Amino acid sequence: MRGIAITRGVSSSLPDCELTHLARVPIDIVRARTQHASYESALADAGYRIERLPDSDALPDCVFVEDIAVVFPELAVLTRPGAESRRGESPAVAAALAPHRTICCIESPGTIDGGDVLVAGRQVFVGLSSRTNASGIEQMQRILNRDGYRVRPIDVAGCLHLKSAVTAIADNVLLVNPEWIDCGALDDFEIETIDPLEPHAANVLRLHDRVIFPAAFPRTADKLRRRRLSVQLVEVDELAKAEGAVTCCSLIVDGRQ
Ligand code: CIR
Repeated sequence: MRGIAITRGVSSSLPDCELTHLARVPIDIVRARTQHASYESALADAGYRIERLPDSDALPDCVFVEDIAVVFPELAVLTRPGAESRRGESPAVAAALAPHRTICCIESPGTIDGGDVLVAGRQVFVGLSSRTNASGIEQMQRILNRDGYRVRPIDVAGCLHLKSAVTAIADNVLLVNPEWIDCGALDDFEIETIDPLEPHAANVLRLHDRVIFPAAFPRTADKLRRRRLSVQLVEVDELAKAEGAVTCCSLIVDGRQ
């Protein structure tokens, strides 16, 4: 076993989710749940034990567990999500992480969504977004200082989270939508760009031997294959109507982030 993937079921109230950039459209809950189950199967195929937390009607966005915590080898940071409607998601995630990690908490007035946190070795890029503020980033730096991580704030505009615009596809390579992020801020890394016809394709879930990637973005998938990555496609378009992507539906404990 490579590690544990903490997931959470799709709430029947997902159609009432937070939305920032997309217009609200009907969401088919049965289809969303089927897609979520396939996503979990992809993680199980990659060797992860799935620990699925129960969903709640009172928490429309609870399937997007990534936003609630950031897991490091040394500790876990329990975020304080920027959207107030999402703060009730934290207790169940904290309880699931407690057996595995010491937990440090972001406190008011700080806010962070885990989707804004990109860990690349000892560098931790944190997006300053509509969800993550300067106090949250300062607290993150203080928490991570003793373990030698360098926290680097980075402006996010035009998309929900930092990881909507950039994720890692190798230790030294980032997949980027250059329309949404200033690549100059990523100077230590080689940059691969998404296909311009697929603006939402920069969000890749990188595991030890493969990447999990949305089937909706075949042009960018081809770019990843040309880099000799093993690409496991998943259909997540119903979850994408709630502005979710592939990193946001799990917290990987052990194994690669
Ligand atoms: C939200 O707006 O908070 C949710 N509807 C979507 C969160 C997606 N999270 C992520 O990509 N990390």
